[in-house]
Amino acid sequence: MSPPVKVLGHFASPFAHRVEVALQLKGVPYELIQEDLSNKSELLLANNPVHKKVPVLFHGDRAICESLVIVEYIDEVFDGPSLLPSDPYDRAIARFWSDFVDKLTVPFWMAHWAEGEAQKTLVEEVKQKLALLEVQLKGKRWFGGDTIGYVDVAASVLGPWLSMVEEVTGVVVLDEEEYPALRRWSKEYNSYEALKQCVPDRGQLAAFYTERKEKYKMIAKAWLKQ
Ligand SMILES: N[C@@H](CCC(=O)N[C@@H](CS)C(=O)NCC(=O)O)C(=O)O
Repeated sequence: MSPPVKVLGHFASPFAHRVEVALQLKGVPYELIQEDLSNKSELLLANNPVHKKVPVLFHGDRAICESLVIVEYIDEVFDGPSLLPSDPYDRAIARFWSDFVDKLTVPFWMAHWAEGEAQKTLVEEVKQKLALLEVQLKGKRWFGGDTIGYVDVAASVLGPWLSMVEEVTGVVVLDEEEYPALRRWSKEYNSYEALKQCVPDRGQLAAFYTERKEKYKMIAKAWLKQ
């Protein structure tokens, strides 16, 4: 029998969500522990001393950090449908696009919270990258074809977080006309039966970010200065 699986996460984190999605798709039972990111627990600090971020996966007494590393671990260790393709070339391509979408996640998110001229430049940069992602998805249901897989899991921020952040900030980066495939993907992801248990409640997400609107604008400002 497999040791117990626990996820240290946060309901508003698209990175922690990736881990839950992987576990749900594999059919692995797990316990979700909600971290208080404004007052980090000993459990988080002791098990992710390098980044001090969620998610952390516990498999028995072993801890693993970094969402995409965790997703690959889950894919290798547990039975159930494979998230990464079996062919080495296809696997390399899936890793390439997962890395691409992972590196786009924070700029995409910040593009909604940034303001002024800096925002315009950031939106343009992000849009060019989204256009490359749109081409990847065109004509396919999921990034890997007919079955949901690794790149879809990596693209979590374009799922439940997309229309929510648009509503809260009033900014639309990924508009329907320019990116119809990505918009369609987002809707399908949000209503996908197999993910029902872990897709966060939209109202709760919106309330969380609305309450912290000014904080996220400040975070975006600081991030742009880096
Ligand atoms: N690259 C990390 C990113 C994780 C991350 O940024 N987590 C955020 C929540 S969305 C966090 O824990 N932030 C706490 C902090 O920055 O202090 C991953 O993929 O796991």
